[in-house]
Amino acid sequence: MSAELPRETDNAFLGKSVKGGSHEPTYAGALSFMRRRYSRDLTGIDLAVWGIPFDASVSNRPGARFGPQGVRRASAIFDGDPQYPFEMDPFEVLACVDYGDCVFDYGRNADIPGHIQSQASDILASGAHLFSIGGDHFVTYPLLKAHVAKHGPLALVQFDAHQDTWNDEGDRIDHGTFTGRAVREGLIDPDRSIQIGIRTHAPETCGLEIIHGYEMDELGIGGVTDRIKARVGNGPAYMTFDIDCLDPAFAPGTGTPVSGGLSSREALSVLRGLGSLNFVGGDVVEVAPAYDHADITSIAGASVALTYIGLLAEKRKQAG
Ligand SMILES: [Mn+2]
Repeated sequence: MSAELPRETDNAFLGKSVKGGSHEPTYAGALSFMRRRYSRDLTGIDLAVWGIPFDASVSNRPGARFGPQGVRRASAIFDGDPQYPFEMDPFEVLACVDYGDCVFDYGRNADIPGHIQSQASDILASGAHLFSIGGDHFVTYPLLKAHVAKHGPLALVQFDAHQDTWNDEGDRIDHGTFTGRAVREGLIDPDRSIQIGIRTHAPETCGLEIIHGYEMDELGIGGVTDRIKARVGNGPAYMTFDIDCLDPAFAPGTGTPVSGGLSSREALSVLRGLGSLNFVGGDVVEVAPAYDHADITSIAGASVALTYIGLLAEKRKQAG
C-alpha cells in the first residue's frame, strides 16, 4: 500500500491562504511569483507583485516583455523555505498576492504609459505595497508617477549600468530617458537620489549622485550602502533595479549588457544593507529570458525581488 500524498499543488490558483509557502515541487505546478495566489482582490493584502510585459521602448535587443514570466518561473526555486539571509519566510508576515500582468494594447503605444500608471494607482489605492516586474526600464516612469501621486516626490535608488538621463522632448517612449524626465517633472528629488553600478556616459547626471562600476572594489559593500543611506535619508524612496547593473556574466539575459558590472553577490549584499530606508515601492526590469542561459538572469531577477521583499518583511516583523 502506498503512502498518502499531500495534494497541495497549484497554489497559484488553489491556495487557501495568501500567507505561507506552498511546498510544491520546484519543477511542477502552476507558476506565479513565489507560488503566490493570483488575485485582484487586495482586501487585507500587504504586498502585490505585478508584471508589466512591455518592451517596445528598447534601444537594442527586445525581449523584456518575457521578463515577468521568466522571473515567476525562476522564483519557484525559492518558495516555501526560510529566505536567505533573512532566516524567515517573508510570506509568514506579509500577505502577498500575484496581481498578474498589466493590461494594454501592444498596438497603441502612446496609450501604454497611461495604462501602467492608472493600473498601478488602482493597486496603490488599496493600501498594498507594489513591487513590479518589467518590462523594459521605461515602465519605471509611469510607476513613479503612480507612487508620487500617493507619497509626493521620492528619492530614487537606481541600480543600473546606464544613467537613463538621455534627452527627450517629454513624450518619447524610451527606456533610456526615464530618470531625466522624472527629475524634470519633479517626480524624484535628485539631491536624495543615487545610481549604483553605472558604466556608460550620458550627456548629463540631472543632479543624481553616481557610484560607478569601477568604484565598487574601492568602496566595498559597506562603503556603498553608507553612501546610499547618507544620500537618501529617511524620506520616502523608490528602488528600481535594472538587471544590467549586474555584469553580463551574472545577467546575460538583458537588452543592453555592459561589461564591468556588479556580481549578483555584491548587488544582493548592497540591497540587503538598505533595510533602514523607507522604500514605498520598487521594481526589477530588463530581464530578457531569450538571451539567458540556464535561467541565470531570471534567477538573479527573482533574487532581487525576494531580497527587497525580505527587507519589507523584516521591517514588518520588527514593527510587531
Ligand atoms: Mn535602465
